Amino acid sequence: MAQEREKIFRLIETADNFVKYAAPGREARAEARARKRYLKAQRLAEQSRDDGLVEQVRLRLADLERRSTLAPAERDAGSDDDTITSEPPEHATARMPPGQRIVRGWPVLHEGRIPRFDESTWSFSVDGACADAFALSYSELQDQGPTEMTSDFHCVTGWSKLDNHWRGVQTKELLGRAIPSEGATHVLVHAEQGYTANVPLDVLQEDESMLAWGHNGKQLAPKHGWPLRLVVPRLYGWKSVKWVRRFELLTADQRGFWEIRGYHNRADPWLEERYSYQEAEPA
Ligand SMILES: Nc1nc2c(c(=O)[nH]1)N[C@H]1C(S)=C(S)[C@@H](COP(=O)(O)O)O[C@H]1N2
Ligand SMILES: [Mo]
Repeated sequence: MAQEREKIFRLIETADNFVKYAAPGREARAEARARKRYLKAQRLAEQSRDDGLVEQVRLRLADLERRSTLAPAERDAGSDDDTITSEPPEHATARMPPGQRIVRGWPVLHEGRIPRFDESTWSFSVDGACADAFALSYSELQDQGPTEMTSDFHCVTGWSKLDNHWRGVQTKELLGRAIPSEGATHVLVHAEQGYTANVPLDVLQEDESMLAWGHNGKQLAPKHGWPLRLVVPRLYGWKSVKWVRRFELLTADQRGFWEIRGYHNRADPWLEERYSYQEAEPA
């Protein structure tokens, strides 16, 4: 049973990757290949009466439908130069989590389109389980920084990008200002267009967790999350939400976009917490 789930999810993952890494101009073809595999996964999941997987596939087929209505220029995912190279530089091998490879360049991965930024209506808010909910304009937010921090980035699809020099504000500063309630345990991070990811509060209170607007000495590119992206080096990359607008403090955990679609709720790359079917296994 567990093995069957794993097999089916692998099929889903292969299809996910066709979509994520479609070559420019070949998106439609990649989506057709993905759809075929999703449909096969759907059949298998139905046969094994696995309602969780059936739902995960249903969500993806709906994602694919929505995606096919975007003009190619609006998607702008895929990447400039995302060749996965072989080995990390010798000094960095200890910094590579299991099953990861160094990437050259910087892949661009997201659902939906790159949002337009309108500073006059934009705000970042912290609310939910806290004593002092607040909202900041973009300039007020930038007045909180800048802090600079270098960290590594690990994507669940297998690439890692080391030595990112981020410029922004530490999330512990912003959370501290909101004064989390005693029972607050998690943050649901909300982005433009409904993308979300859940992150344990204690992870966002670590020094390395930041909201960033600069990368390696330059303004962060819109495709990488400008005007504001979360950086959580401790967890797989899908938790590093681009185009962040809101931190919602929670007193109980709540799964985000990819966590609902079969990726691991916790997502520690050092433990290879990639998929939700691993969650049932004893620690
Ligand atoms: N808003 C938003 N943030 C997102 C995503 C997304 O689809 N939407 N994708 C995530 C995933 S899966 C990864 S690996 C990283 C990729 O960041 P990059 O495109 O800057 O490399 O962004 C994460 N943040
Ligand atoms: Mo990712």
